[in-house]
Amino acid sequence: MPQLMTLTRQLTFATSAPVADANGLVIAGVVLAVVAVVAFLLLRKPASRLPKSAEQRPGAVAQDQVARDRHDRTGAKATLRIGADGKARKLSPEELIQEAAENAMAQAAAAAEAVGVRKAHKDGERAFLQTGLDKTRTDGFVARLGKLFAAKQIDEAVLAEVEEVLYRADLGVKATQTLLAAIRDASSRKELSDAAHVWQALRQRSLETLLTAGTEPMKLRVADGPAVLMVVGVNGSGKTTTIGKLAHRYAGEGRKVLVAAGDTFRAAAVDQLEVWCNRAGVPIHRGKDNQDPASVCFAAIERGKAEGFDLVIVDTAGRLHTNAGLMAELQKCARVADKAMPGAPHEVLLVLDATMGQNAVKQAEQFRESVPVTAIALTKLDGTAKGGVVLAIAETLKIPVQLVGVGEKMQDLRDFDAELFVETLFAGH
Ligand SMILES: Nc1nc2c(ncn2[C@@H]2O[C@H](COP(=O)(O)OP(=O)(O)OP(=O)(O)O)[C@@H](O)[C@H]2O)c(=O)[nH]1
Ligand SMILES: [Mg+2]
Repeated sequence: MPQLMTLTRQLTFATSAPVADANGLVIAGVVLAVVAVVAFLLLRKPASRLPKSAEQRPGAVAQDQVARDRHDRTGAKATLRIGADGKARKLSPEELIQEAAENAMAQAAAAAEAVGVRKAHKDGERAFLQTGLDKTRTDGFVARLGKLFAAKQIDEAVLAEVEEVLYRADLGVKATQTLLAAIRDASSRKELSDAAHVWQALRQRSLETLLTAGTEPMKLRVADGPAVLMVVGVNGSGKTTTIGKLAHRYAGEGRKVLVAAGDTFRAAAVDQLEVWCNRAGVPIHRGKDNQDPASVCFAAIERGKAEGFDLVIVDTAGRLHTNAGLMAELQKCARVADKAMPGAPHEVLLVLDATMGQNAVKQAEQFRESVPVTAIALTKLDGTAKGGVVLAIAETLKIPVQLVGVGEKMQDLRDFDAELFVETLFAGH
């Protein structure tokens, strides 16, 4: 038992010292309970099942030995260990307890480490998002609402001002009405004058809005060939940059990525894409200048299949959503992709520039009439106070924002996390 007590003390220390986290404490508690139960069972088992020792029952030596032999045969499997010398060795009950406690300690340490890693990851993501949302929080609708709620009693007159603030902040009609309804709900529960409750209602309704647009990640794994990701959007929205960042990420995860230069409209576009591919360490499939983009797309997918790529990312030329001819060209790319590989493109990522505000929503409405847009990347969030457009996109389009661009560097493309987004957007309120 002294070993068990020492190990229990070590375990308590090991799990509480580095990770002062609620999850860590819960895990430590569970593990301690497991250790206690294991110790109890191990101690109880031989004592209860074995006959009392021969010294205590004189005259019963022969039967006692038979019982012990039987117990050794049945319990042999659980108590035998192969040592470093390759020889089997039987563990004593004390050694078994020590072994169980050590295992429990190792499990607790691994769980605590996992909690620590998750927390560090979340802190990192929060830092990126804070940078991205800085302007929205200090100059955008959150700051304006903050001033309104702080200065006055929240009544109907203030609600009219709230409506204007939200609408001007590019939330659009639908998202504005949704958030106003949340504030009114709070009012019907006689909480309207309490700013903290109003913020809570806003937080809750914003999160619901984002979650109803979808939470599934992009499906970029296909069983029988490469997944095809087609990237579309208006001129300068950030398609090529986003592709470079994505290629870097997926290649870093060990996936075999091919990038197709479907923007054959400008030679400089292919050169720009090539620079990103070199940085990401992935090959590029180039067509000829002014070659039909659909044929480049087709050839790239054929190559992707033949050479065993996991993922083909297709860049396309920027186009105005109002230009019917160019939108038809995009439709052709999608049709041809499906011919090269039935089911392709598996995801169509629409890249929207957040600084465009409500116009980004209009672009999305038109793009999805031509191609089946499945996901949105919202770029340049770092350069705008219009971060509220995320809510407008979710509410109006019901297409999930999957990625946000918060800068021009390789690591500045982040997965969109609705909870973290809402938490960061309304932080401090
Ligand atoms: N600040 C900031 N700039 C970005 C972000 N994403 C892209 N950019 C910049 O936006 C500009 C246009 O990016 P591109 O990737 O060339 O855009 P594109 O959609 O490929 O443009 P076209 O091919 O001309 O249609 C570049 O200067 C990028 O560095 C972002 O998240 N934040
Ligand atoms: Mg481009």
